[in-house]
Amino acid sequence: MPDRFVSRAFRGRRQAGEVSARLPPGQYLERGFPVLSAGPTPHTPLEQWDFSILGSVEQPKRWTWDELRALPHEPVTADIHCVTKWSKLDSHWEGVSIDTLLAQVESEADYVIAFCDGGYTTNLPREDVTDGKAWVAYEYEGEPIPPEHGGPARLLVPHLYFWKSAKWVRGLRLVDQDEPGFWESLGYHNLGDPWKEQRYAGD
Ligand SMILES: Nc1nc2c(c(=O)[nH]1)N[C@H]1C(S)=C(S)[C@@H](COP(=O)(O)O)O[C@H]1N2
Ligand SMILES: [Mo]
Repeated sequence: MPDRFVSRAFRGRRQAGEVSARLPPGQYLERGFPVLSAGPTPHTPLEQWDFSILGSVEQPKRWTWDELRALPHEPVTADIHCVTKWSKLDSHWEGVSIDTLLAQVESEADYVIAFCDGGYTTNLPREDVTDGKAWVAYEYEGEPIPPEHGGPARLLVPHLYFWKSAKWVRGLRLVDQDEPGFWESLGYHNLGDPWKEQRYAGD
C-alpha cells in the first residue's frame, strides 16, 4: 500500500481517538448547530437592551449595549455539550468574561441566577462562572450570534451542559441561597457537569 494511504488511515484513526477523548460520556459528535429553545425567540432592540448585575450586591450595576461592547473582551474556543447528547468541538465565540463584570460590583453571594428575555433562568455557583470559566458572548464564528442561538448576547459556560448557557441573557442576580432555574426545577441536575454525566437530579 502506498505510504500516503497508510499515513492517511493512521491520521484518521488518530483524529477519531482525539475526538472521542473530547466527548464526555454518552455524547456524540455534532457538526451542525441545533437550536434548542423552550419558547419563542425574543427580539429586543439593542437600544433597549441592557445587562444588569443585581440582587445581593452593595450597588446594582447596569451596562447598555454600547457600554458592554466597550468592556475588555476576548476570544473563546470551546467544546459545548448539550444534555440531549450532542457535542460540538472547537466552537468560537467572542465576549466579556464574567470576571470583568463581577469586578465592578461588591458582593459576597455564592450563587448567581442568569435571567433572560423570555423568562428563562438558570442557576450557577459563583465559582463556576469565575476564574475564566464563563462569558457574556455576543459573537459566534466571527459574526453576531444569530437570534435563535441567543443573540444579541448569551451566557457561555462551556464546562457545564449547554442549558446553563442562557440565551438572550439580560443579567445575573446574585443570591446567597441557591435556587433552581427553569430546567433545574423541572428535574435537570442542579450543576450539570457533562464529564460526571450530571443530566438529571440524582445523577
Ligand atoms: N433563554 C434560553 N436559554 C437557553 C435555552 C432556552 O430555552 N432559553 N435552552 C438551553 C438549552 S437546553 C440548550 S441545549 C442551549 C441550546 O443553545 P442553542 O439553541 O444555541 O444550541 O441553550 C440553553 N439556553
Ligand atoms: Mo439542552
